[in-house]
Amino acid sequence: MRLSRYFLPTLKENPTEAQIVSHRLMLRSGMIRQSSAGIYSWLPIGLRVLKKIEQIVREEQNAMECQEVLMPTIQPAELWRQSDRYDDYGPEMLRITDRHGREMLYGPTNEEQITEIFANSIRSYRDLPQMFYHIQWKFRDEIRPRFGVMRGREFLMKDAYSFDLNAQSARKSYNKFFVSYLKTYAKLGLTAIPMAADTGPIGGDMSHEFLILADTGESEIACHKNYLEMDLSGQNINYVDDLQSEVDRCTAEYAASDEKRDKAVEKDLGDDLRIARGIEVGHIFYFGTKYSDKLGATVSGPNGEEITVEMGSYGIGVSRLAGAIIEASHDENGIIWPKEVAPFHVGLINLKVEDHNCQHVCDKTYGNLVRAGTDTLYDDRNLRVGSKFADMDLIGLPWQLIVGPRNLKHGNVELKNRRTGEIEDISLESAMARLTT
Ligand code: 5CA
Repeated sequence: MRLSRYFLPTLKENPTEAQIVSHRLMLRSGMIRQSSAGIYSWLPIGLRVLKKIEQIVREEQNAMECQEVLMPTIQPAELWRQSDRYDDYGPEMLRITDRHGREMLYGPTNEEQITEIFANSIRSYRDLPQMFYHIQWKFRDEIRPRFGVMRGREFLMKDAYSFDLNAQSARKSYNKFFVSYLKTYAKLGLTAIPMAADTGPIGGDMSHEFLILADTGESEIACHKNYLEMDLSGQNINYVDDLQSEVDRCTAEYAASDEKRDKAVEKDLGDDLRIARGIEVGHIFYFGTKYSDKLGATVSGPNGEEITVEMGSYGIGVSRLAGAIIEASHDENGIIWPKEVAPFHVGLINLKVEDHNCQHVCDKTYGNLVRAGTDTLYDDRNLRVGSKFADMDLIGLPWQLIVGPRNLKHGNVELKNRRTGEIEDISLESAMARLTT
């Protein structure tokens, strides 16, 4: 993409409304714009990041053989009356009336909807277990939307649901999601600590939240110091392995977010205790028959008996992750994207647009990068060098390929690593070899 043709409305000044660094940088780098409180438009460079996060989440769900569906954003109130959650949910639920006077709502989550789909189509124990997910916009009329996409009113969530014949099998499904979450965060370049959690309005008796550590996190967490060194990447685990031992290993020490903190345990831990702030990037629940009972999700068992299915639900905050990654990875000049989610791999900077040779080499290099399938943002704008560097640092692409007349005399360019800040003066050929492998 040529920057001269790209919609990248960067801001030099820090927007006053933004209190935390990710919100500031998302606005400044032209990723998002606010529409109303807690509701945002995603601009081209922001949407590229959101789609990459979404895709990494999707691939790991597919890898664990969870099936993708897409349920609507608007749901009938009737469905939520059956589960008794229509009144329970309170003012956080956005209620809508259609032209026929039918009560509808903008879904804050989809337990009822997926249970209805299941109940209408799956009849036999032979068809269990089943796991479904979708990646869809949610609406929660949060009392205090804040920190940009971190606590929005409209936000993108991956929510998944499992259906099993009995508690033992449901536990296996739960463990699969647990491990898939570890793998997903690792692929996003993050380490998330699993913590025993409250179940809130989702209900159920077993639940874990996944939190990444960041000073600006909303939750004050307490954990055993071992969590700061433990391997939480799930990388050596296969979905066919015994996942219980991996879940046990990752939950062996004490770790608790806000509501579940236990002062007595923390006192006993003494010097081994660490207090930190965290961002909740995922939450998984096992709630048994809470919804299947009320919505009639049963199957016939081996002897024809009717069995109410055991369920769990599993959420990842996809849009929140865009902010969370920035909280974990930035410096005073801007964002530092992990390569897995970077909007482009390389920023090609032409230092002197009026220089004929420079222009020629840059155009050709751009063509070669594109042909090699390397996502490139080409700064071909006739601007002050300082602003070009500032913009490129701000948007945080992993590599900057800097082409100027002085180095070009010796056939050289500069290759800058955004994370380390290291700049190498190398031949164009070696730079290309590095960027196109
Ligand atoms: N039905 C369950 C699991 S599918 C559920 O809704 N869980 S949740 O309420 O914990 O949300 C799942 C994830 O969505 C959270 O861990 C968080 O990362 C994200 N999330 C929740 N509320 C918001 C919000 N207001 N803004 C951005 N992300 C949010």
